[in-house]
Amino acid sequence: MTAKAREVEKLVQRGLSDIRQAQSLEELERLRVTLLGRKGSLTAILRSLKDLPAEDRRQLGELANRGKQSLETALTEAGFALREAVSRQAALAEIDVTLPGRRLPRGRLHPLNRITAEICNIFLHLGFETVEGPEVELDYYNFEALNIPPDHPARDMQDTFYFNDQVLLRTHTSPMQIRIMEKRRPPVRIIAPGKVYRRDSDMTHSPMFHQVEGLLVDRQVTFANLKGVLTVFVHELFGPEVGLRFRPSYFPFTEPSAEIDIACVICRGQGCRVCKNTGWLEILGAGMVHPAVFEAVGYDPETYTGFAFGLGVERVAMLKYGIDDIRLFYENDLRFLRQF
Ligand code: 2U9
Repeated sequence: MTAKAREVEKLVQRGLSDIRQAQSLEELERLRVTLLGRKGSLTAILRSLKDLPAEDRRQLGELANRGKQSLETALTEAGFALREAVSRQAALAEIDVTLPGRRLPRGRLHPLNRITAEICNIFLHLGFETVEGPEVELDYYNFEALNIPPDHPARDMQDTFYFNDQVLLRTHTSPMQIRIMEKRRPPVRIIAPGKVYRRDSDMTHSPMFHQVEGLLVDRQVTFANLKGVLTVFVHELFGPEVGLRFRPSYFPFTEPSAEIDIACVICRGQGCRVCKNTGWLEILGAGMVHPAVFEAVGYDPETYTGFAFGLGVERVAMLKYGIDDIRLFYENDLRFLRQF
């Protein structure tokens, strides 16, 4: 190997080593200029080839070109590696690991679900079991088995959402009590909460709303038991001081039937806009289960008696929290929901 060839070899080796040790993109650029730039050391050698004899020129030319190529490759690779390191450092610099963590927003129960749970819990302590069932129901369970006659106004297309002759959206959770009685023998103590549907819509009515109904069946159950259980319930829900009264009423599925009022929670019985100056607010419907309902599920009405009751969850929530528009419950405006 000629002295010139050794000089090229050394230059390339040195160059490769310098490139691999370069610490910055600026340093790399300086190396590229010193080695391969117009006035660079390897460029000078390539230029001087023309003065050499043909054989030396070929050998040395080949050597210098290969060296140039490896230097260019090394420069490109080192450039990539350095740029990657720079952006990794920048990304790390943007994360301030000393900052406190962001608080995760904490969810809570919707006011309607809270009241439903509160009601079910009161009855749980009175020995009732919570049961749930289908919202799409058969006419049989929603009306027929509940002694609601074919010409009853509730069966009207104007009041009930029908899919066809037989299938509808339940208008109360009572079909669930029929389903349970079909499957079990007394004693039965159940609470049926859930969504129900009626064709009705204004400030205080929604086409979908929530109900809680209850049923107790055993031997020798009387109206006194109904009064006792529902009095305890109302006092648990609205406070032990609240006044209440039982008024006679009518439902096809209970006989006798009653409606239960509490002393107005707004004016405490003095008379105001909410209680329409009566001093009373209706909160529950109830009654002794009609013998025809027991016949439908195969219970002997001579052996068994029972009481049933129902309430609208939205109505209770509106009275308890003083809300005048039912639609607020369904808009999911967090400013509204966070208040409970
Ligand atoms: C069976 C037998 C009887 C449930 C009852 C009421 C009275 C009642 C209303 C309250 C407000 C409906 O949500 S509301 O519009 N409910 O007045 N519900 S007795 O009677 C039953 C249920 C099931 C097998």
